[in-house]
Amino acid sequence: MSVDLDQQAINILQQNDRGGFTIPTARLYPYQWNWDSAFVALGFATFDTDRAWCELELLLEGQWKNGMIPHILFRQNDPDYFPGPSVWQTPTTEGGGGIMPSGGISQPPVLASIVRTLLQKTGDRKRTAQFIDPLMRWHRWFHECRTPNGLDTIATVHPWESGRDNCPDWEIGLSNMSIDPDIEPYERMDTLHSSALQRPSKEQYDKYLTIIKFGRDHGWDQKVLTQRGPFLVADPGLHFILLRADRDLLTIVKEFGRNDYVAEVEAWIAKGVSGTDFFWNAAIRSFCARDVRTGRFSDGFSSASALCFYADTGTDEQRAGTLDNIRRIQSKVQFMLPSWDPDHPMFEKQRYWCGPLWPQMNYIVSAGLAEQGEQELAEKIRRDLGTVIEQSGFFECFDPITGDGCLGTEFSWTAAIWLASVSPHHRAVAA
Ligand code: 2M8
Repeated sequence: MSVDLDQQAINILQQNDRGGFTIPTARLYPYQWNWDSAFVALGFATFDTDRAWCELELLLEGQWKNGMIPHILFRQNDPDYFPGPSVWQTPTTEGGGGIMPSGGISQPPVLASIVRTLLQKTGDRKRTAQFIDPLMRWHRWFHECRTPNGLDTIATVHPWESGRDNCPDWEIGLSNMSIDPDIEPYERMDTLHSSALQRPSKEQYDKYLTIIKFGRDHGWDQKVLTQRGPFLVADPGLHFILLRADRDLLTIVKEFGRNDYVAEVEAWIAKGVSGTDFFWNAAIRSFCARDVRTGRFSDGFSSASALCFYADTGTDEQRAGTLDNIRRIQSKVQFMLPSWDPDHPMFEKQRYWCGPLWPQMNYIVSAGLAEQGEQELAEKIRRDLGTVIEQSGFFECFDPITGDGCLGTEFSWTAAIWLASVSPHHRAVAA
């Protein structure tokens, strides 16, 4: 059974290969996405290490002059996706952008952690070395351009930058925003390729486009977008992922004798550790998203709340509260870990980031729990992912109550995580 699934997963990665980079799934997401590619490399690494490195190298091609690696690279125009390059209108290199059209925001920076994993797996120092400067520039961009004045942690300017697009977490920011009456009329493509009931609402899309219009109107000046943009929310997911990635980057730069970078990365890590408290919502004993301008907390436990273990941060009480919440949620669902709290009124088991469990998130949540000695929970999350894939196939995400697959099919990161961590035959590539 699982041998067939291994082969199916390999076939999916090969079918979604567009010549050195991989699309997440045909039609719904026809471009190269940032964190998708990073996870995909872990899958390729189980059967073709050269191709794994290549995936990451092509991601670097999209890096902007200011260091940002964008969330989507538009290598060609594909009418299957909205909003495409003509909506984003990002600058070229001369204007501070990248060599190709792209999104004007970034995505969770898992790349450094995955480069470290590939280094461990392949021992390829030459290919690792070429990532050091670009990774430094990208992390510096997060720390400088996404740290709002007066705050000691990064924040995000668009729900898409968090990778958890329509998670109820973002309501604290979106509810303060008004829709720009001048956004152009548009036709959504996502709801043609998948069920509208599982995708974000029209109002949410209007607000996503309002933020894009602001970025475009300000020439994609990233500091202006952070300081004055319509949305500014600190996300525990981005915070914990960047902190973990900073730690992995520190290991890499030390291993390569790049002493010129050590103090800078250590300062980022110290900032990340002290910034962790900003996310602690004592009322529900969870790390939560927080609107930077109002200080208001989101009030539900998301899968990102559980990433404090992956980042190795938080006090004993914070970790204990997080574990209590995970166990409470475990008693409510069949398959762990849902992306949003099943006890929260906005939980929807099949709507995108409002409930379904996500392979790539649960992979890093489980890795963090295992590293911090919570083997039982880590294994439960890993095993449940295997069960839903065996039951339903390689979907984008899964209903945590029934295990049914949701949204995109033959999905690259699901295939990759299966190969790298869930399949009984490919446990070799660790987090
Ligand atoms: C989803 O996001 C894109 C926008 O970036 C979309 O809905 O159009 C998210 O799940 C995101 O995390 C993911 O990287 C992307 C491609 O799989 O799809």
